Amino acid sequence: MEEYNFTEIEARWQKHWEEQGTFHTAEVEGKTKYYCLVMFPYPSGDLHVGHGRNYILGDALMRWKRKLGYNVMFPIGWDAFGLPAENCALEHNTSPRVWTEGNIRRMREQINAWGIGFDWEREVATCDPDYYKWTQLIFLWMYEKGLAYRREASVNWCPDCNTVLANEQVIGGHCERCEAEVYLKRLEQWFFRITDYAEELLKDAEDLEGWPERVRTMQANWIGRSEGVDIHFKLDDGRDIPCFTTRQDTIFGATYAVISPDHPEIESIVKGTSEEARAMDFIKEFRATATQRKLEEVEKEGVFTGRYLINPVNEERIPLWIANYVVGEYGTGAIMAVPAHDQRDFEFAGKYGLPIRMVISPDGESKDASTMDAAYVESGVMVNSDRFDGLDNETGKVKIADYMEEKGIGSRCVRYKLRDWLISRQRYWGTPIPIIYCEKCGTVPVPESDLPVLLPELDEWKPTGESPLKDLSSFVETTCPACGAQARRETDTMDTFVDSTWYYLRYLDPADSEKPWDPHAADYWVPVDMYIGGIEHAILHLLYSRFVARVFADVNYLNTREPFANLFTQGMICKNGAKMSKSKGNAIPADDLIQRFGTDTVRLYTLFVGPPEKDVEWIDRGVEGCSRFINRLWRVVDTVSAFKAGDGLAPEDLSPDELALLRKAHWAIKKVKEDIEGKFHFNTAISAVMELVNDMYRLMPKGAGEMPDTTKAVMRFAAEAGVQMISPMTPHVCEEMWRKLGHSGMLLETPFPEHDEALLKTETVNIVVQVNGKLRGNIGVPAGAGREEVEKAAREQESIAKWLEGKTVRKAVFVKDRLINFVVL
Ligand code: ANZ
Ligand code: ZN
Repeated sequence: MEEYNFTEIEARWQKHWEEQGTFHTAEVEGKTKYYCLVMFPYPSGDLHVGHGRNYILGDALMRWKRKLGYNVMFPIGWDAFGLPAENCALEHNTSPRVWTEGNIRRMREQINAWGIGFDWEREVATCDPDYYKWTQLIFLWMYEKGLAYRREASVNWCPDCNTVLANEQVIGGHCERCEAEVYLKRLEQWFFRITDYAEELLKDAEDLEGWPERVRTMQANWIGRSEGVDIHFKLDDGRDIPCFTTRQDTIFGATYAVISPDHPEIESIVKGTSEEARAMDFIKEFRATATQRKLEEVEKEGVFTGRYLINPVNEERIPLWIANYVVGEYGTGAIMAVPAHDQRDFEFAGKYGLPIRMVISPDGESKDASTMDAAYVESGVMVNSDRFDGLDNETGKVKIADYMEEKGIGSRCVRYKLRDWLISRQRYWGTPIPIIYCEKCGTVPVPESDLPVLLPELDEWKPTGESPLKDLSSFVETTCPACGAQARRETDTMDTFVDSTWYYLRYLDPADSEKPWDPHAADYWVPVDMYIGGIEHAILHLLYSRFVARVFADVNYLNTREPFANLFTQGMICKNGAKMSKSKGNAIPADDLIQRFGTDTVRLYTLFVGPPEKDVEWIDRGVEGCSRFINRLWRVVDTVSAFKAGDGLAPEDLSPDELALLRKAHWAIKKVKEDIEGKFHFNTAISAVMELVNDMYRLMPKGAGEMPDTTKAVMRFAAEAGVQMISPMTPHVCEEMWRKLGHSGMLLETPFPEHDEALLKTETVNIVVQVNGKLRGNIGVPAGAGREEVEKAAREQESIAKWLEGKTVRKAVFVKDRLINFVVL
């Protein structure tokens, strides 16, 4: 018997694939395409088995779809700009480019060792000028369409690290790295106007049937659509201070109003009042310490402005406060506060002794608000609301909105939580923003013919919080493209999320030096048929990509507005209950395992470990189990390869054991197909093949040559089917076994076998059981079951077994599908 030498087999097939260009795909007219995309990785260094899940899933799917006859594209690249490279380079005194390129080389090797069939001819790295040139062009498209603009905005600022932090890097108001207290700083920044697309992005998300429900909901919540009314409150000096509310039905319960300390008119509002000094202190303190923390996390605080708003429905004067719980950038930045029915207002009113007035009652009885220990937020009957008393509050909402519009004291409006996308980073390692500032001409976009604006090679700089490019006069100093005068370049770079909005399009032809991608190629390949990645990208990356695709469509560069037809979010691989990661010290490197067991085993276990959408625990012993299975299959194939294929395999010629195995094989073919298609359940598909192989193993000949030809033929059929079915998961050993079985073509290109539905019909029939001609019972068996099977089933049934106990069965009369009669002594 030939030994299973995985090291040699895997190296040989990987070489073969590379030499044959097996995984290079091109547009083939008339052949159905399948664009299989895995989220491209950040080149952080070493990969562990947890990372493998994403690529192995994608690879198994790619191979599966190829067996079904699709023209599959399966590309890979590198999300290569970003902070970690910059930090590491600072620490180790090298350039981010050197660090990044070294990591890419290592990861490429590791990915190849996993036997992942990426089309390497399509590889891209976002830090290559050939790539970011086009990211810059996309910025220019945005600029021309008025979708890129610059304004002052608050950023999280860490005074110790001297840098801007993303919201995710601020933990409870402190810097994630040095724990210093973070505050807000105002800077001129570039934005993309994603809010122009808020409504479309939200509406279309409903139709994304190929996406997990959970992700669609996360996107919808992030966009956050609210229907309400802007109520035209007036300040006591006569000017308008509109307040946005979704609860106009509670207007008679507004006992005070609140304005954000970030409100543009705040200073003129408090000016000259008795409270001016205290209010200004509060505003300054807020600006110095506020971070973009979640509102729920901060202790609610405020001061009185010394001024009043007039409630337009009843002319009541209510005090206007400034408080930290009103967001400057949402709604109108000012609210009417209804402490009886809003928990935030309730807490604030309690703290500062402001009145509480109930206007929605559970039972229609007006109650004293002092009995409330929390805001009443459910629906109910309107009370203390003048002519609206007695209405249920949902009706009241409509009536009051109508009333306000009639009287001109309010207007219905729709608000979104989604903010414009801040894309400026005061960082070195990113795509330079292609903008020049000229004293005469103002903000001037770099002409397309001057792209790319090259990122200068730097290997030493200090983090000052401002872009390191600021200090580089050779970069900054330039001439104005419009008038030729001395001018300065923008020194901010782009958020790396911009780079990753369009990489799936660059894959179409990464060598194209004329344009970012060919719209005709995009017509063929886009939308992506299956996008595989982690749930951590459920919001930002996917939303930004959906937004940018719409802009591409609007500049006539893409005919699809929705870039990803199907999305699969794989779960995490955990070890000892925690997400596997290098920093937690529970990462299992793939290299050792591959050396000990082979890539196919590691792949098989990665897919077998659990449903791919779930988080699963990696169990080392599981790898050994998978190794035993592959070895068993190898031995079966080794034996079976000497058997001839039988033509026909007519069920009526087969013994029950043979028929059972044939049936099992057809059952497995069907099951594998159903489990993989649409469901990705490679784990249960693998189980089915394991069952089949175990059944074959039981029939393996103990000695040589004593097996009937029919058994051999069924064994061969089952073995070939088994190899076929498992090949997307363990491709190297399967190609090898396919050769051993005498085939010359690539298994990858061999169509997946069809199952025979007729053989799976397990219609049951009722069999009458007699003992010496007397009716003793009934049993149900599969239609067409043979004598042995029926006899066995009958003997196993207790009610019949007792009639046979202690007796000698002389013979059994058997009528197929009808009767069995035991003749006993
Ligand atoms: C009065 C009221 C009474 C409210 C009540 C709620 C309950 P969404 O859009 O769902 O988040 N609000 C409006 N602008 C705000 C801002 N800039 N910062 C903080 N809160 C703001 O909810 C809108 C509600 O959130 C609005 O309706 C407003 O409070 C508050 F029983 O107005 B409501
Ligand atoms: Zn100029």
